[in-house]
Amino acid sequence: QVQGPQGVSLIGAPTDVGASCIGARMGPSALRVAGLAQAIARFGLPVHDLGDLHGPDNPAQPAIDGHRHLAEVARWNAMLHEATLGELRRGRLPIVLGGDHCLAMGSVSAVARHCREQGKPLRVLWLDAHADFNTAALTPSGNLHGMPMACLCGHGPEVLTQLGGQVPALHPGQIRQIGIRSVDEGEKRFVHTLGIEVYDMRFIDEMGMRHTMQQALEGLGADTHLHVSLDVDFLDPDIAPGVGTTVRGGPNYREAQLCMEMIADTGRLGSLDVVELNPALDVRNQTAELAVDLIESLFGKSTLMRRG
Ligand code: 4U7
Ligand code: MN
Ligand code: MN
Ligand code: MN
Repeated sequence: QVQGPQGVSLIGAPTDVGASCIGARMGPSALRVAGLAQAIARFGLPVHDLGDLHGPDNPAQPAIDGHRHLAEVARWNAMLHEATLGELRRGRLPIVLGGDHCLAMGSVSAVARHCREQGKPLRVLWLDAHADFNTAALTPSGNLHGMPMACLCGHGPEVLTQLGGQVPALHPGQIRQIGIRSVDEGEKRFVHTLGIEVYDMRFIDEMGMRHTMQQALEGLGADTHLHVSLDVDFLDPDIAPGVGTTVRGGPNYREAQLCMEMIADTGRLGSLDVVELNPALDVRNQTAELAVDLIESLFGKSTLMRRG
């Protein structure tokens, strides 16, 4: 019998040091205002809101050697790594409230380290409009929120690839990318070379979300830890305007719900990032409210309805 999480921990990481569009630093507040803790508590899980981490300000500097704000990104992620690992070791399910997507370097490296220590298989579902596989040599922007996947796979500066001790933190075979529709030229070749399993929007259009998720979730073991990294720009901008890097043609409301519901059905969710929410660009907090709505499904809202 697999032991489920003892509770859920919310870890706020209010920063946008990895992005060029500022505002994601307000993401944790917007998710709290939208009632995230209360929504999860309704499932009977104890929710521990650890509050926000405190890290360096966004210095708004240009890129140096292909990286913007490398020192600040490293600092935030070192802190987040420790915080995430601590909660996993207490048997809790950490939810990282971002913040921009560079934060996945800290959270996912902690999850990978924990799984390694526990001898558990890990699968990472990367829900995003972007592949986030840029490197200093490939990036058109220098923004580190476009590089977390590459760093986690061992391609990046040591201060980021070594966050969890072992390099690489992740192997390509552990990753499934879903909803992808904007990948830079060099990045595209790199994703292909690494052999990443990508379910892009063309695939979802042709095969449907049900088949997509069946494939992405295939082969999970009884004790596999599922990490979901939800970049809110995964969603179609018509329903989720509150992000800095919108790309047309994402999953609609029902496709996104089905995606979450099918993850919930596995019963394997072990950790979650909710990143790239930018309240400065949102309309009446609707994107934060949608994120909370989707997270309810991720925790099994509709499954309960079907049973009832
Ligand atoms: B996100 C971009 F060039 N690829 O590297 C880059 F298009 O975390 C965007 O997925 C990255 O939101 C987007 O700057 C990062 C760009
Ligand atoms: Mn994105
Ligand atoms: Mn992203
Ligand atoms: Mn973004």
